[in-house]
Amino acid sequence: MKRVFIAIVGLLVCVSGSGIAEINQSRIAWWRDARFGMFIHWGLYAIPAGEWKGRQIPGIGEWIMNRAKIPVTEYEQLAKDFNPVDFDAERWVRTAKAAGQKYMVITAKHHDGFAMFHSKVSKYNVYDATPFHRDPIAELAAACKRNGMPLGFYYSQTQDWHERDGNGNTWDFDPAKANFDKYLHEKAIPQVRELLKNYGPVALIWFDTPRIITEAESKELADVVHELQPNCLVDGRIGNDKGDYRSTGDNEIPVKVMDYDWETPVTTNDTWGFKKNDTNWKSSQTLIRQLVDVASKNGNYLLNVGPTAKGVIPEPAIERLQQVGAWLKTNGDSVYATKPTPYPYEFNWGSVTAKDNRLYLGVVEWPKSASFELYGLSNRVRKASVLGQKNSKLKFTQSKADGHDALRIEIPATAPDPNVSVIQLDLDGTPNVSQQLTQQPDGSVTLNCALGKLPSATKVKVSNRGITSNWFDTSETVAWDFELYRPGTYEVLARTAPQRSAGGWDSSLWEQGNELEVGVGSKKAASVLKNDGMIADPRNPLTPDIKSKLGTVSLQPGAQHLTVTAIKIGNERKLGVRLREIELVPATQ
Ligand code: FHN
Repeated sequence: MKRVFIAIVGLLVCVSGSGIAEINQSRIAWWRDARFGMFIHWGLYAIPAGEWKGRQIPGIGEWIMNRAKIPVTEYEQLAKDFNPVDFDAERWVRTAKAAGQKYMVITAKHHDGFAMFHSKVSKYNVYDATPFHRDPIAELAAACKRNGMPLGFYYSQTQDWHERDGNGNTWDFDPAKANFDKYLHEKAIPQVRELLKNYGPVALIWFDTPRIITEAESKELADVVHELQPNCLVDGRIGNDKGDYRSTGDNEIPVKVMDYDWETPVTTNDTWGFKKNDTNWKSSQTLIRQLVDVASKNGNYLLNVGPTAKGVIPEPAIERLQQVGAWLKTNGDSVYATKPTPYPYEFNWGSVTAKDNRLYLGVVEWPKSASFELYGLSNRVRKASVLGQKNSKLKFTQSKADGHDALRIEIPATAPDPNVSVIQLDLDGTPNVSQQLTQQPDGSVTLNCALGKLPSATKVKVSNRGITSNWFDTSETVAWDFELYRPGTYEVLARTAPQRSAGGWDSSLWEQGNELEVGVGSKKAASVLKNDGMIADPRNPLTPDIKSKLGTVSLQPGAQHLTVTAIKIGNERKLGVRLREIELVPATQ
């Protein structure tokens, strides 16, 4: 029973990002500056590549054993066919280097229990059980050493579908009879010791899906790592707040700056381990925009590749990595060793990073007008330029209208870079920015739930992505204070989140019947939510919302207080209100 409870807590921890052990500043300094790493999911699952006995198995490739409920005795046979003759560690490291990635993390053992290194603890490993008879982890460690590339190991500490005492294989073994302590002490910890003793300096161990692991066990594991290699980092998915940094959910980018060290693992297509039919590759533009956005929120971007059974990183992934690398070559200063945005909110035009006396404006929506405007910066700007363009000097003016700082920069008519154009601002000191939520130069006001105030007794939760959940009561509210500069009539829009289906974010998986009311002072707008169109975030287009028009309000300039309530809550999908943002947009007359 205790293990079941821990499993639920473990899952939540994994999804929302776990807590953190006391931060060891010197251990983590390099990682903070790195911002961008390569994740590699490689194992026996690359052979079936998503297909088992002629059947396409839905879901992520490395989960095929679980999803198709393949018995251990059958899955084991794959080892006999594992012969990745085209594996070239040097080439992988050079690919990562050229992409601008500053560390690599490879699956030393995933949930299928197969060790991709020469383990003395279990014969179920790549050296002893395959015709390949080589140790790819040793070869990769040597190549990383030659190229000055920090290397980390993924190790599935809780799930092990090969072992009756590991967690997760319910089709071969009876979970009630599993002795997790035995598995942990006779396989997981001994193998982690091997990884730390036999492959030189290990940059980090990337544990995953903590599930049933207890606090004492997570601590024991972290202690083993630090005792053998004091400089080795441990990720947050070790469980129970014992990591050196936190991990978000997979492919999840938070809505605001996190005041702790965090990393998001991201797929290049929809799978981690190679799947021959997964061609849903993210564009290099999306990858670049996500990377910049993650850096702007104080995070690291760990981008995955899933090599084939022959040991080759798929070509579409290579192409995208090259394009990200080319962008970073020019714009890397705005990513590496940066501080997060000093602004408390996101901009609909892009993302901001900072370094010393500089601000980098990563513009993804290049203005159609001849100027770019920014509010709330109280430093004197010494110079504005396009990053990477030698001698580029942009003209600008700074003013203080209606008590707020406004910077107007004259810009070229077309975006210097179709992915992200970076405007560099050299300031008279470290960035000093108003923390007030305000109207933006285009007249819009964006109010994300992660920046709103909820009553102290609320049952509503707000996710990292700024989406409400558990909102089933009409007495619940979210409220914001903001500054408005221009009088006028504003259209009130609600952005709510649908659910994800296997094919992506699906507007049919959405709660019908919710009626929201927005009050700004004495002005009100209310409507049953209609689907007025899907709307994507230009920084991260993969998580679109549904936009609903609630009506209009006429407002005068000054301090505003806006409250949103649900007058009626639909019950069709039992989702409650999944609100991300309220937006005010100047109404067109
Ligand atoms: O179950 C794993 C999955 O296979 C993959 O390794 C990802 C990477 O973050 N982690 C787990 C799911 O969150």
